[in-house]
Amino acid sequence: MIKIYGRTTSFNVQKVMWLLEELSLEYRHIELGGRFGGLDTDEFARLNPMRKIPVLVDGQKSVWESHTILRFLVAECGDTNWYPASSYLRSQYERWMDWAHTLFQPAFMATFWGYYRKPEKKRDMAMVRYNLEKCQKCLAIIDQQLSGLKYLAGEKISLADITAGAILYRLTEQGLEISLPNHVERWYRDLKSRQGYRKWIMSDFTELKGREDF
Ligand SMILES: N[C@@H](CCC(=O)N[C@@H](CS)C(=O)NCC(=O)O)C(=O)O
Repeated sequence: MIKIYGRTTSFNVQKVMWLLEELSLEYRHIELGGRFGGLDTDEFARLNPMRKIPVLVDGQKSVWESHTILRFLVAECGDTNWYPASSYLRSQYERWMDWAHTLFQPAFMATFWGYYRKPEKKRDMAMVRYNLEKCQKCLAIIDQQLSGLKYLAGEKISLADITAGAILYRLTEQGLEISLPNHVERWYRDLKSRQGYRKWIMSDFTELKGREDF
């Protein structure tokens, strides 16, 4: 059985957990990192030399980097809705995954680490607002894409929606003012109706408030 290592308050772990739920795969979950520790052992370094979570272990194979794990899972599962045979069709969701990882997620993380995870007196609110504005621009790009489509890469949910959609919950719930454009609002409502999103993404993250140590 697949094993997935990583604390469930980790945003990168949550994306993997959500996909596991969507694919109805059986897995064993092991809490690791954060208050659970365990990243500094030799045993864990053999699974991931970067000593980061999430890590997926499938028999003798270990897979790290959240988006690589997502790609691995859909390629392995044999469901052509999630992993079409055409490399061009795959590129249509892959580009949004890369965009989310390199643009939207870093902008969101800068607000989350700059605001939610910082003790109030250490916050640089000008920097938080600057990054919030970047998030707002990312939402406008997503909105434009969703004006003609149900999901980011087509009429069916894909890894594009997992990687970009996972950001919306904390972005809107961390206590900062952010407005969702109409198509994004509709898409977010749809994501929130999915069991995997509710279970893993919409989960309590208050243990991270004002906490910078992991
Ligand atoms: N780019 C990596 C980032 C991995 C990462 O930074 N993971 C964080 C949690 S989100 C971590 O391991 N932090 C240490 C800890 O939780 O103790 C990925 O997407 O998997």
